[in-house]
Amino acid sequence: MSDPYPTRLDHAIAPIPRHEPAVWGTESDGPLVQQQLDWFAAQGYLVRPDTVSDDRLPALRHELDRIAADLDADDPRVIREPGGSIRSIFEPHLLSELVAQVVRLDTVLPVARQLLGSDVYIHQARINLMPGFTGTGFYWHSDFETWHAEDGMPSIRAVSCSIALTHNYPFNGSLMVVPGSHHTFYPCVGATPDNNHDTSLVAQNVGVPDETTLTKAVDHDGIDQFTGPPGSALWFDANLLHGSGSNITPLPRSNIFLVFNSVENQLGEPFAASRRRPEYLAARRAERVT
Ligand code: 6CS
Ligand code: FE
Repeated sequence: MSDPYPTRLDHAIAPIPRHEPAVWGTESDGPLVQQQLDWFAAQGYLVRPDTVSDDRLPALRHELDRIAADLDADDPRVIREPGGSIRSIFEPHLLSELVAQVVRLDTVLPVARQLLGSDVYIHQARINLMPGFTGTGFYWHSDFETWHAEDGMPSIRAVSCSIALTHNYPFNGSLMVVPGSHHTFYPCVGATPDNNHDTSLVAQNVGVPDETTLTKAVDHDGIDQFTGPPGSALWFDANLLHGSGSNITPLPRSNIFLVFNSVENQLGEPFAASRRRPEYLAARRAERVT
């Protein structure tokens, strides 16, 4: 089968119009009303306040520290900032019952099923701590570009749900998106190094659009930023260009990221990498979430 979304090439090629819809379900399939579905289809993202209730938040924030303390210092699921502070923890839904409960909230799971129009499973989950003073950012990228190239995700039929555990302000490293950029797949130049994830989860240098592409996309669509109180959620399409700046404030920007993939979109072999990534980055044995 030829690759519908070639990337990690040795030469630049033109952007590729997206083949798939962004919204696979209908208004009757879940809690989102038509206006929200239309907004997500057009813009590639949707903010939903009050996704996690206040009573759950203190325990979830404490869970962050508990998980980190329980894991071995060299556990590969713990990604550290250059200065040594924890940047991300992967598989929190398997390490914490409280996080597993969030996956199944009626403000979360039904939304994923509705957007993807099918049963779903967790492709990847992580907690990004974005700690105060030392939290470094994430350069502009499309998650799908990585999941297609390195994890063998065939189609753009996955969605991320970023849930704020602390207040996401404009100034503490909050996620920025290029609205509407999900309509276009931007092939990237540069082959995938072996074990790329050893470095890409701290600083992604391969599979990122070039500055000309980013400038054109932002000129055309602008930049929106996800801000809001703890408990708010940002749903965004797997192919939406996003990134975040560093956090030099004392205020951590900790979020739970849940990535739902359609059970109709199971991973195959990487399209542009020499070997599969580990299970904690790209689930291949996960059960559908019920
Ligand atoms: O490589 C990945 O799967 C991760 N990298 C980034 C920067 N965002 C998506 C995903 O968590
Ligand atoms: Fe990302």
